[in-house]
Amino acid sequence: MRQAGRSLPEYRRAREGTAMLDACLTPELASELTLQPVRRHDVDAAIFFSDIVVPLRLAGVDVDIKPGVGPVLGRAVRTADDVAALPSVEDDAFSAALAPVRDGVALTVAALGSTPLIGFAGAPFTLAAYMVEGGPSRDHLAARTLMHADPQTWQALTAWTADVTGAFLRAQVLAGASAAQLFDSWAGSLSLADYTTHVAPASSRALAPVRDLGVPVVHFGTGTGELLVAMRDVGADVVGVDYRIPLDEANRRLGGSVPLQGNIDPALLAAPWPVLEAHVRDVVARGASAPGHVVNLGHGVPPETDPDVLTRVVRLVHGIDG
Ligand code: 1CP
Repeated sequence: MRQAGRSLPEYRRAREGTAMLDACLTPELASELTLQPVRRHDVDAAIFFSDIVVPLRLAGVDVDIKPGVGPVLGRAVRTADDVAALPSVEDDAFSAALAPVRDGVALTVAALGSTPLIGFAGAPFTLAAYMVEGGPSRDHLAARTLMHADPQTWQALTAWTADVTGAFLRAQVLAGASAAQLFDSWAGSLSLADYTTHVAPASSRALAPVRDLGVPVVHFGTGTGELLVAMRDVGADVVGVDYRIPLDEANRRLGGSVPLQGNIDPALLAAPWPVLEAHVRDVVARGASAPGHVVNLGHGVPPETDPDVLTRVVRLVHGIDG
């Protein structure tokens, strides 16, 4: 899960003096940072060390990741003219710019041996939300205003983010990633009607470039209890669930149609072990009602998490029968 590495002293050492996006675009370093949590915790799969805004930077958008804040744009994208001025991504230049991503994935896959690598990308809505807001926001008001105030501009923007992020995802799978995860982290701020009308078509478009590659697609968002079916229907093979609803309830809402991923509450990583252990056992038991279950956290690892607790959780899950 996002930022697993941040709780590791070896991560902080390796990253020292290197800006986040520079780390993502240095293949040897990105590969090392991907491998660290696998070595430590003996998890069953790795997630590529990168960020959802990496393809925006590679396309030529002025975006940076500010420590302690997240993605920040030099200039918000809000009008039809702003969208029309976005760099073209249909040319070979963008494909060539993805080279550090392909190289980082290839190095990582070679080093991982039989452990699979999950490639990932941000969904068009979550990316567009950062672009319209100019940075992180709680309610994504400006983005949600734009989709109604100027649906054509919104459609053009999310088509652009879909193409950028779809190419990023495809590059990772072609370089050897065994699964593709689409993060629509902030989709939970949308009504089902807005999701279906203004977001789902772009998410399908983002997944089209990996649909012919034969890898499973995981689709995750937070606060998406009302959107699970719609998120499956854009073309997901596995639906990721955050900690807000139990997995047996998510499975009921999905009619038992897809494997689930989730949903240990990150807050409980800091609780006394017996509390955390009971929670993990409950997550695994509820997940057993679904056609398949990928155990992970319901959102990112808090940076102050004790790495030994994560290792212990992995050992506990590996020891549970079934
Ligand atoms: O475990 C890993 O490190 C895997 C690599 C990874 C992934 C999968 C990173 C590294 N980012 C992501 C995805 C990502 N990035 C998402 C989707 C997943 C999720 O919801 O957790 C999102 C929303 C982002 C955007 C982002 N990047 C934020 C959130 C800001 C907000 O709006 O609240 C932040 C803090 C970042 C920076 C970032 N990305 C990754 C790391 C290790 C960091 C921290 C960098 C640092 O502090 O130096």
